[in-house]
Amino acid sequence: ASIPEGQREAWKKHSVQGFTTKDQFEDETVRHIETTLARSLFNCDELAAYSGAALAFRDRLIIEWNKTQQRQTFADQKRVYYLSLEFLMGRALDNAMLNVGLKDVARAGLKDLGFRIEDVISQEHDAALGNGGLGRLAACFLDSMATLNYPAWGYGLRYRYGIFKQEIVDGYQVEVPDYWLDFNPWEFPRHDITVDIQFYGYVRKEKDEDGKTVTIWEGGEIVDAVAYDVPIPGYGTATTNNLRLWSSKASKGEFDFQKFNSGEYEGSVGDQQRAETISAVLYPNDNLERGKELRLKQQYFWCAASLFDIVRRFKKTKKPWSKFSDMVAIQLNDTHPTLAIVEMQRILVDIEGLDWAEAWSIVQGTFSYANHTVMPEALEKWSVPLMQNLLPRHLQIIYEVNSQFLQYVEKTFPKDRDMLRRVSIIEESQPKMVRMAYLATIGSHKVNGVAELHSDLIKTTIFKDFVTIYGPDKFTNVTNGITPRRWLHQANPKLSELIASKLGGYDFLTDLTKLNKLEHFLDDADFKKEWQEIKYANKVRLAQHIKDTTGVSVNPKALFDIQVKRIHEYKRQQLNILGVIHRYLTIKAMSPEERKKLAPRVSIFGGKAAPGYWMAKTVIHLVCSVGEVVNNDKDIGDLLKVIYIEDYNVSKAEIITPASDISEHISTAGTEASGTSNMKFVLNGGLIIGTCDGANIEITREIGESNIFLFGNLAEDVEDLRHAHTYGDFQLDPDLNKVFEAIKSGRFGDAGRFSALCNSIIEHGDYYLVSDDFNSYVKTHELVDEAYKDQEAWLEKCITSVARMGFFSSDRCIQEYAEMIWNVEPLPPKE
Ligand code: F58
Repeated sequence: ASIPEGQREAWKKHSVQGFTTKDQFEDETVRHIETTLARSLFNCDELAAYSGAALAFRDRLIIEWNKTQQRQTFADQKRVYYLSLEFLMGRALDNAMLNVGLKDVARAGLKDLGFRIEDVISQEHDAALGNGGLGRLAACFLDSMATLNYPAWGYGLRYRYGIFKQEIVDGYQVEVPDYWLDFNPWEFPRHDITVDIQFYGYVRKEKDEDGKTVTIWEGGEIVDAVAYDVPIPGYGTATTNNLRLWSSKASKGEFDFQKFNSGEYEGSVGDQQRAETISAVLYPNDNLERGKELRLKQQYFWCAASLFDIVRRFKKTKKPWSKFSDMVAIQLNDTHPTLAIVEMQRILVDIEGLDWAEAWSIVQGTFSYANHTVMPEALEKWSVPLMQNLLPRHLQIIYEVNSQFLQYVEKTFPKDRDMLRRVSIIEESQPKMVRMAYLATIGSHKVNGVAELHSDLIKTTIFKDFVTIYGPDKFTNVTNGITPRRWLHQANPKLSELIASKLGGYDFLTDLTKLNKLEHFLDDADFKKEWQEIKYANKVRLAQHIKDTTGVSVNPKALFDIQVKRIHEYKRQQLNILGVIHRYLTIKAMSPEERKKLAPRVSIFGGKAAPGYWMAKTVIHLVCSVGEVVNNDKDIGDLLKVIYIEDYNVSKAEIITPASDISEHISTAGTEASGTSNMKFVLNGGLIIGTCDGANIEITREIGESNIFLFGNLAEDVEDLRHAHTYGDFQLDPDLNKVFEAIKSGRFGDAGRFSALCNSIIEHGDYYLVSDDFNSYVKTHELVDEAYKDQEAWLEKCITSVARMGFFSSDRCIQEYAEMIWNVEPLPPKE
């Protein structure tokens, strides 16, 4: 529906221009406060100021969004679609201000209107549509794709409730629902973009006019998917990409007006609510798949809506299907969107009438799959009966894909009969299960891991047979990265400014390798002093946050030792807190002279436990209980404090990350696929203590072994160590034993509450090898203490490390995906 030529001049004359000056920003902000929000200068609190400023920036973003979408539509070039069930975006206003380069304008404007920009920014509710690393990676990728001008869309679900809010009550985690949509200026509902999504029903075959057999899936129920668009501004570019989130709604066709009119009002509203349940809540498990029907419904709902949208857009180009994978790349963020592969095959064969083989080669050319874990409990499997009921046609397609694949394998490897059982998409269990990682691998042209060690491991474990079948080239590595815009410039503005002052501008934010020039300033005393003052100020800010939220005073001069991430046994927060208890016992036994030599420490923990993960919740409780005792022990004073920061999320990470002296990335070797907070801490001038796992290994390679505290067993030894535990060939570490004795004596409260946690290590095989790594961990912390005493040398390590972190920008990562996997080119704005 475009405007006729004759009227376009009028349009152009009235076309909205975004603000650029302080005055214009104030005009827009006040206009929104007075009209959109119906408030006045007699009734304007910080929340209203935030709302007005956000709406002013939103207007600006949408103008560029419109131009970008126009440009991408006319460009006739390949686009990429990033399918992720999670986007952990955090706050948008600060990011929008910085990316469009108008934060100073906004600061001055808000000051005129009577507000401090920090207070206004902190009014915003985090968009927390993700669990942890995987969801945040998707958000960093959106930032990089826009910044690098790639024509790229994200597709996800618009959950009404994001990850729960965590409260710590009497030392226990309590979950509170995160209703975040009360006021969300960053989304644009597109009620005109609605897709019918079908579930259940049955499949039949019939002959069409030409006598060709066609498959029809009918019956069942229909739910509507409504699009909500979120603009994604690039940094320092006009490119503004789109994140499209789908929301579920009862279908107009389906909504039971019969019932409604015949007075069964409640019944009909019930149907409506059932439909809305699909996009209601984000599943709060990280690294655990539980096979719930509603989760499968979410996956199909989102995949089908996204595929419909992508196909519709392609069809507008009028190109033949054979050109599809030249125009479209679809990236699967883990296996959660694997049904998109099946849906695409269904569209091509059942609806568009392509023959099977041609369709399948288009599908394989289009999709690529990133794996984020090798842990068996996190690998997705869906029960065949469940899928048969919910998606009968898709199950048929999966069986057909499997059958053709197995025929090929049988022909190619006739001697290995067992291989068929091993690689089959269908696991012959009771009930049978669909192995989604295998389906994703077979349906994609590339599969990647997210750090070198991890990419090597997947080739020798879960995908070993597939490497034999397809050859090694199908499998590749793209080491994760983080966006320096949010994780340096936004979270640590003073450090960013100092760096810019030395490097002659902010170019490093779009070419992070430029940081290496910082090594030239290692002898610059003023620079180093400023650096140290910034770190100190960041610690003061975190200390204030700790005081405000927990009531505990911590000394900002102490060594801040931080572990913030989801609570999981494999990430080994238990190793950390057991080490803290060991430290406490050691200090208690020290003479006053010895104590004088010790650097005071603050051990800071944060992170959410999945609501049903009892062991993780016990770890939280142990940390809090130890904190209770240690923080109130007058004899210890500042020498040790133990803090649990409630409700760790993206906006808290922005305060916490710049404030570390050391942070902990201590997973059992071979379990953490990559980790990304390790990169954030180092980029902010903190050192890390870590195992030889995930991206820690590559961080070490980049920054140098002398700038990181590595400890513990290697991935290649884990299997043997576990074997030794199982066969009783193992002795509990004696220092760790003392720690357990202290816990058992009731020193940190009722010992019974911690017995399962202790016994998982003492009696039940110590699967995560806490005891095996304990001594090495404690010794390495002693090295940290020693190193921290030489502040000058410590500072040099920090600056050198930052200088060498260029590799870990998500820009590098997106460029690798674009060149090696997607084969897409950037589309920079004109001018
Ligand atoms: C994480 N996975 C990895 N999964 O654990 C981490 O090492 C890696 O750095 C990161 O991905 C990015 O590649 C992760 O966060 C989840 O949270 C899933 C949520 C849905 C259920 C299964 C786990």
